[in-house]
Amino acid sequence: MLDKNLKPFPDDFFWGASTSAYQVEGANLTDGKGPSCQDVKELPAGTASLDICADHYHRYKEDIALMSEMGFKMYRFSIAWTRILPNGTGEVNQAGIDHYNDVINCCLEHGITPLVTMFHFDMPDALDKRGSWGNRESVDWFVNYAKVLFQSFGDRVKYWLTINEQNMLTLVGPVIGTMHIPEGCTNVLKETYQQNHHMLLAQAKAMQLCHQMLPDAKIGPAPNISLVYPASCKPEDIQASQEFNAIRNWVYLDMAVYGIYNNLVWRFLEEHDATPDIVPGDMDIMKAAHPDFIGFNYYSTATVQKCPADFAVEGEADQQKGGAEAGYFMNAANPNLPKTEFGWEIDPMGYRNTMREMYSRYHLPMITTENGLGAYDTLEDGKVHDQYRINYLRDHIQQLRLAISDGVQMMGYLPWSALDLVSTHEGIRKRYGFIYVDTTDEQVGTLDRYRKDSFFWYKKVIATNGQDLSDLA
Ligand code: BGP
Repeated sequence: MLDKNLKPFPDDFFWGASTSAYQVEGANLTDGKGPSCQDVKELPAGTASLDICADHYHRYKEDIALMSEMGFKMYRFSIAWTRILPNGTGEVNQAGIDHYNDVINCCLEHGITPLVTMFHFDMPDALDKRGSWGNRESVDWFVNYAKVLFQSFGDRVKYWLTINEQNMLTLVGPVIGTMHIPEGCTNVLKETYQQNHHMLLAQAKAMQLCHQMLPDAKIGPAPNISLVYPASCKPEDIQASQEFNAIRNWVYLDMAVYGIYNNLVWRFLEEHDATPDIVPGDMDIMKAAHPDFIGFNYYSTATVQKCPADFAVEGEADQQKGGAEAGYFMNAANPNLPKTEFGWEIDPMGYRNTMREMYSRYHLPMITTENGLGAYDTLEDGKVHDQYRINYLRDHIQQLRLAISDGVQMMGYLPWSALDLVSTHEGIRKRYGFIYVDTTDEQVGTLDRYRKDSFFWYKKVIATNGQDLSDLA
């Protein structure tokens, strides 16, 4: 396709970046906060504890001032459920409400629109002990929490995300320590999709409640969407990619947007005796609820091929990438893509492909809620020369502009992460931020903030509304 009619970014485009509470805040048991599942699980390599992270809990003013200096229009952060309700239900912790009031007000004072994620991998430990999402009461727990959020912050927060990466929770939850499979469970797949069903229901009810309580607000889901390529043009590989696309991506959005279970996923679950138990009325609730937009995290694409029916799966398969499902699909290497230092494939054109496909399926405004390059950064004389990150972001922003020119309605771009924080799998050594935070895996350091080269570059990008993507002089 020719690019002679390249469209500009919309005037009200939300440039900014993202973080999540348990990865950035620290102060994990401060001011009445209760423990979450993240506080009791095994931490990423080298991470001593979550009580410091980037110390954003205490330094949010400095951090938001730096975001403002970069020109941010939007800041996506998550609220820790256990700061608001230390036990997940029951008494509200006023200190937690006060803290997020301060963060929200600070954003607004800088002219930055807050985008609040309600749940980002941090189930209250007290609720984990009661079965987490496996307990059907989790729907009410979440809706009760949502009500407190809407009541407390809804006068100022106009954009909400429900559950971060519900698809990753379902596909690899136990690996990231956020999906609780009860001991002795005999059908893990069924249990997993039962939990998924409860999350979908909780999300649908929270979206409805938001629309009732806050008619001016907008709310949407935030799955991780990676288009799945077939490894070849063999019809069986195309079929394998359709199946993994449905399982990895579309089942979440089909449900959030249309309130229907994807037929390919349903058949897959039937074949494994793993369809979730659905209570009469559940599907009506899902159908009645509608997101106003779709938030999605994009890091890479996946590639799969047909998996022989007699294939024996050994060890832990990479389920995000397709894993191996005998008779269905298995992960295949994509020889066309380079990789990051941490082995993640880099596919900027796949970002455009993903947006085009999503928009043609759902026709809703969309916002990228994560994208970015995790790398080992080095601080030298107060500087971080992260040209590799600039290259990565530029390649993706170019594709974003092409997608907008394709007619995809994009509201904003919020890469991961505004500042360095603790990676889900790799501790602080895997850095994503525009702002360098002086700390080590062992959490030794001054915690001083430094502007990386990408900070100055992104500032220029925002100042020109995405027109100038050239290198720094
Ligand atoms: C997403 C999560 C984020 C973040 C990011 C980078 O899946 O929503 O919380 O962690 O991935 O992943 P990692 O930290 O493993 O590099």
